[in-house]
Amino acid sequence: DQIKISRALLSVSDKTGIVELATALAAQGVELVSTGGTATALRDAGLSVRDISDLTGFPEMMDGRVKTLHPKVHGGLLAVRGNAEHEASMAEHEIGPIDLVVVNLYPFAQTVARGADRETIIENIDIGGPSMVRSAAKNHESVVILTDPADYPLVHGATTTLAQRRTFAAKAYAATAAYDSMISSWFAFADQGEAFPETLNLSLKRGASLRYGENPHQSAAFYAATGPSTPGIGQARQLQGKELSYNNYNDADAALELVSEFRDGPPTAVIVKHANPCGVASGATLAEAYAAAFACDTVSAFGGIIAVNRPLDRATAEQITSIFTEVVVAPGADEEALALFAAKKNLRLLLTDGLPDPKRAGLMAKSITGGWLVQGRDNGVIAASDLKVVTKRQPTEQELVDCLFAWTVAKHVKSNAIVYAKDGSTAGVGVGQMNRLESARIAAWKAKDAADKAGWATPRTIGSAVASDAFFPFADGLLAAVEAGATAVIQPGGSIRDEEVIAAADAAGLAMVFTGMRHFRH
Ligand code: 93A
Repeated sequence: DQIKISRALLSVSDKTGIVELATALAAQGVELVSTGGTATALRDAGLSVRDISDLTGFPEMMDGRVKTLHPKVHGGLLAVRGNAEHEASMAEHEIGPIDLVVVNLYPFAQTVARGADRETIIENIDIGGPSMVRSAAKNHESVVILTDPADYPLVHGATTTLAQRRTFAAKAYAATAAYDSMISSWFAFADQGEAFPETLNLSLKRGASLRYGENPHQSAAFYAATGPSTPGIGQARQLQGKELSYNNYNDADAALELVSEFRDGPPTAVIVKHANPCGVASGATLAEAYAAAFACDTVSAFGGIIAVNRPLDRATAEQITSIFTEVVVAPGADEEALALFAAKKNLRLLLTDGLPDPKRAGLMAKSITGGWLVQGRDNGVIAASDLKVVTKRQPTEQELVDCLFAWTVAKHVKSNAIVYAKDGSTAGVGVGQMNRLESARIAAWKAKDAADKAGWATPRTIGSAVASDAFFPFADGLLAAVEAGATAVIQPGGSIRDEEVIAAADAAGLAMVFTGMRHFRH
């Protein structure tokens, strides 16, 4: 069952290990055939390679969509060796056998993860690659299929056993199955122009089993999503502390999702309690950002869940460890910070090695009696250019910056959400009330309380921007913000009483902008 390889077809997107393999094969007298980019890489390494177009007699065409989809390729892979009829067909159509296929596929998952546009994602659906993988694996009695660079060294000698070829075939079909399921879930969930599928088969893998759920009488486990992965709580490295609880996962995720909105922004810190932010701030340094976030609500921050958008440093770690903190989530940490955290044995430290893209597509699900509600994740992001000024007064540059900051935080606050912000920091957060007016009042009251505790002369709502996650149905909520000292407002607009609300804003000399987008979060 030992088979000697005479002709190999190499077509790889990830070129890891390919030159070493091709060099070893060439030394054994194997003929190398390759597609465009792979052929170039091999020639650059000084190897002699036959172009796939020479083998098929067709050029690679249609932006590379049709390169290897040809009977001279698939006949060479699928023909049963020793079968008289198959061999007669090969002779008649001048099809030469191909004994080894080395393929890895267009990087679909990576393309989705980097937030590419729809057209680019579609272009990264590999057709020819999986076809060759499946053909070669089907004919594993005589053909070798390599889909994993880790296996290349096993074939450097240009011979294989049947047992090896079977193992490679199993691995190959697992690779194409995983590849197609990623594409199918992208169509179903991420690509929201498409309808949701008739039946939903989620592929989830059990991860940590949790001591209990939201409460001790509830059982719980964590299930990890399979398919395209993105830096997140699900794959974070826990460096220390007790196992994460159900609530830790939930809060850490809320904190990470919020801080990731500032992925490309200045150093930013978020403190979360019960899945809502009690302080969020940006600063010149991470330590400065954390201090400002902490000052928003020093009471709630006790036992908080912290997420930051920069690697943790010594100055930040010193502050964080000076009070009781449940969980810290960061893209990384330096040695000094790690040493400080290590002294706090109970603190759970999670490193995510990056931050998720806030604009990425994805799925959110919630169970209800008798079913599940499934929706695309709230990946709407508002830029200054999307805003419509509706008041007589234009917002100042600083007000605009504060408006967008407040808006970004409000997106991550349970509705009804009212967020006051000033100079890159939350001043007051009103959370989860059943009417908007109460949220506005609570946020203002909390800002006043923070000022009293810190000994500031005035609460930071004076001269702040206020964000409302949905439109003001009446002018009363807006007037509460005026009373608190806000000078600028950001809200979706779209109420039948918009005119009344705009008139109230004009009367108070406010600048108000509409986003045209709502961020309910329940
Ligand atoms: O666009 S394709 O679906 N059409 C094909 O005929 C085809 N043949 C190989 N993609 C195709 N491939 C893929 O091209 C391989 O799976 C591999 O990922 C990639 C290698 O291209 P290059 O050698 O030009 O870098």
